[in-house]
Amino acid sequence: SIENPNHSISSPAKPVWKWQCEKNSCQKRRITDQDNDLAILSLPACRYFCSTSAGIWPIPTGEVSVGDRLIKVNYYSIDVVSNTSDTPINALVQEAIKEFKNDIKSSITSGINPGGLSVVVSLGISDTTTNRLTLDTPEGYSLKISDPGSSSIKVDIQAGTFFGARNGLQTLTQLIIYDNIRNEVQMPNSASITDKPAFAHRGIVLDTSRNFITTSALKRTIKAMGASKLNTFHWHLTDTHSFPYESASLPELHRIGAYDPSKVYTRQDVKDLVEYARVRGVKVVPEFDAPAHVGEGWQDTGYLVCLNAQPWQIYCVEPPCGQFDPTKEGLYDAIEDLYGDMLEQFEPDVFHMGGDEVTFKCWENTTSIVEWMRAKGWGTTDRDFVKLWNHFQSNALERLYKKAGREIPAIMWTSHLTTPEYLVESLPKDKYYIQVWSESDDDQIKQLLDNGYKIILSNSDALYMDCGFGSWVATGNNWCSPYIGWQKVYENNPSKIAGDKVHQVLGAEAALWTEQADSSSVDGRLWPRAAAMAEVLWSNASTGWEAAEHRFLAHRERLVLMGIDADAIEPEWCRQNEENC
Ligand code: CP6
Repeated sequence: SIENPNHSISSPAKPVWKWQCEKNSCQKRRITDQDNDLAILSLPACRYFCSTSAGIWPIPTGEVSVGDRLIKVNYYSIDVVSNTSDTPINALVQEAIKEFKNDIKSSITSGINPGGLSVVVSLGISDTTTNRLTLDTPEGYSLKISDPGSSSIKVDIQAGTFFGARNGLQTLTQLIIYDNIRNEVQMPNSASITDKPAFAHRGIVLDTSRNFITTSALKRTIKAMGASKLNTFHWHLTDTHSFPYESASLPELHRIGAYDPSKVYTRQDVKDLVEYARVRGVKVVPEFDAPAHVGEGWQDTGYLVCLNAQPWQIYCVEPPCGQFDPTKEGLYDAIEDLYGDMLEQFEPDVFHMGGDEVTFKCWENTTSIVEWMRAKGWGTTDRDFVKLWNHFQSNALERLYKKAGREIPAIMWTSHLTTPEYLVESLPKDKYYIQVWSESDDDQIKQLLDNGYKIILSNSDALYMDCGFGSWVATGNNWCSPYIGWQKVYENNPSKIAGDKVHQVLGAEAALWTEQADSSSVDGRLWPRAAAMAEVLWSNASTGWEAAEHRFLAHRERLVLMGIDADAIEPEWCRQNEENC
């Protein structure tokens, strides 16, 4: 025998930390056998009682009143009924209900004891046809839990659309808590909530070109978005580095341009993701960035110039360079095909045309382009290259309209074209929304607003979730600098930036460029910081982050329970000792 009697392994006595919640403070204290069990609350129950607005994230904008008791629910008897059977949105509603039940299930970390009241949730949706989210779709809801006495608990959710009802279900998910001391599910004995978002466009832009992001990582992102009531997944599908999108019309692009045959979003992948997102209240807006930020995939077309040009600093802002040659007529046919594929698959109400970081030196160093310009009687000043760019932009826009069958609003990044000198003639405000990526104090924001443009904020001083431009290419020694804390994200209120022109702000997007992130790190870069932005956009929160902190910590725990590898933001001690942090 190899047993050594002098070294028997004994497990140490397990401390039993339980929670006691007193009025408005949650403090951890050790429970002894003499303690009255009724006074002991689980951590989720403490959050329910001690956080503002019962811990709901993002904080509701209308009435919030919730009961002062949590009652035991029969987990096996939670039913959701709706008024949508035999309507066009019923399949969607059923999927959202499945997701609701799944989320409750994933909060159950140990067993379920028998007993408890059954729950019936009824969804009343007035518009039973809208299954596509647009900037005009009402997303509000009302939620009522009436005191059940000893019968079943009734929850009534009323909404104008499926998307509103889904938000109501999401709030309800947050009110249904798992008590890990008694091994039971609980919910408030009453509640009355009315809620709707302050801003219509609440998004994340994710780059899937610099590094491929797996579809499961994309689904996790979208799931966390739905849980935080973000509604727009702006998919920066392609860039210079790789072309992972399978275009039905132009299959050479991903065959040549993907990193690997497995690193392709097939047509089936895209279809699945668009549906997955819809169920979670998220629309997917594709971006085909052009005329810069193209490269891999286009090598054999003859439409590409400057790919890999050296020294790269002359020809682009980030290697490997690559830009379209706007003088090639065939280019516009290819772009039209690509737009057609994307519009058909994503059915977006707005389309992102990219348009950032064009480098004139690339075009200037291409003889055939300069000759083409000379033949038109143009010179080679900045103004002439803007003309060339406008030639590209107006042709591309015309092809977009042609494929959409209407004048679909286009989004463009801020660029040379959005400076006051060129803005109005290049990008008319009735055709374009402008997504701002400069810092929040940049003059461009004020100029765009003064000129009547509608904008989307991705100001890089607060909403860039990556590790900062330049860190990987320029200096080599400032990894993740600056890392923007959630507090700064939370205080990036559009009203602060746009003042009395805030009604021209459609919303905002947190941006994750992926030079230094891939499927393994995307969760941690985005979450929970993107959820801080979600609350600002939903509620127009203008208070400091301190008042939101406790709910934010609770929301981070929710994300983790859903399988999102959200970053930790504080020692656990702070969740347990709210008043001391
Ligand atoms: N890629 C693309 C990028 C950036 C942009 N567009 C970018 C620029 C500056 C910073 C971070 C990212 N990597 N296509 C600008 C919108 Cl600081």
